[in-house]
Amino acid sequence: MKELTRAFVAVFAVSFGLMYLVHVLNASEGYGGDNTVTVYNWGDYIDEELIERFEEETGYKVVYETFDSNEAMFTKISQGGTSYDVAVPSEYAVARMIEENMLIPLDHGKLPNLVHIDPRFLDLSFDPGNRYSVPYFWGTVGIAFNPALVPGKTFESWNDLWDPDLENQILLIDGAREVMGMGLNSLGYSLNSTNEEELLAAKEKLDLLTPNVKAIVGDEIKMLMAQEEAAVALVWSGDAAEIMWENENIDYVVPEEGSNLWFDTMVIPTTAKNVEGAHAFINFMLDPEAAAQNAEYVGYSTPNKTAMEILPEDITGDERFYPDDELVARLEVYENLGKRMLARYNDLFLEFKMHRK
Ligand code: SPD
Repeated sequence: MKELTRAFVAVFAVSFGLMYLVHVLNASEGYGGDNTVTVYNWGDYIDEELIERFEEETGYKVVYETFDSNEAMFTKISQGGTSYDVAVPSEYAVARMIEENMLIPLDHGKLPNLVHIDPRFLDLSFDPGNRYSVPYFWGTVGIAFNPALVPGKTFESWNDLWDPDLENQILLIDGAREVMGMGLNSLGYSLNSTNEEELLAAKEKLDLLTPNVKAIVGDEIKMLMAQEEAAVALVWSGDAAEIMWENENIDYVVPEEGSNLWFDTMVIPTTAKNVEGAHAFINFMLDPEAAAQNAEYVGYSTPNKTAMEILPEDITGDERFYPDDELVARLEVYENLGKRMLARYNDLFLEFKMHRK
């Protein structure tokens, strides 16, 4: 009997020890400790020195992960495997996440730095009253081009990209809404079209662009353009600013037919385990000094009006990246088209990518 008791005690001790070890390992790797804030952001979208400063100032430890599309972010969060405390979706993804009860209402009392956001970026239709989201960066979609590699060419219209002289010269950002939106806009249709005939026409038009498309890529689009591996690229404005920082030959234009105006935001998913820490992180990123440093580092446009006063005039005065109201009026914000229609955009984009192979 004594032996049985001893064996029982030993099994209990080993199990308890293993449970403790798993707990310690989980805590040290982050994902949900009281002391950690798990942030899920786009790649190349923060000055990491700010993360260190946040950790020093607050005592929180940040676990940082990246994604490369709203669709990837949405899938990962809805699968629920990781307890993200803060995520950075774009507007149409915010609307979808609200619809699917994936976000926690923000406590504005814990976000005093919200006063620094330009009112033009508050209370937008995808999240009235900013109940669930606050602005992070904003921008446009357009064409970055290197005039030295395509002398005499201009890119006033999306249709200029279909020029046969541009064979194997164009890079496309790997985004279903961006590429389908370009196809739709080039035909004079809305980039929020839900008309099947228009969507099919856009996809057929994109197939005709195939000979000119060198590659469909993610964040490496900046390096490829800066190193003159391609002459032209469909890019987000902030990436164009970064490319132009590296290579001053390059220019950026928003075509005359119109394009996309987008807003990336900070939200707290319902998976969050550290809601207090999530608010602290968001408020830290809304601080004007932090927002200005972040904007200067990543190259994207800040919605923080106090940060804009800190930034150099050659950044905030550049109308390619801080466009005036006249240009903004020509742009469309992506709408949440609903699960079925967003899947249709993704399928058509995938078919276009397969058509290239
Ligand atoms: N490398 C960071 C890219 C972030 C771009 N967000 C744009 C969202 C467009 N819907």
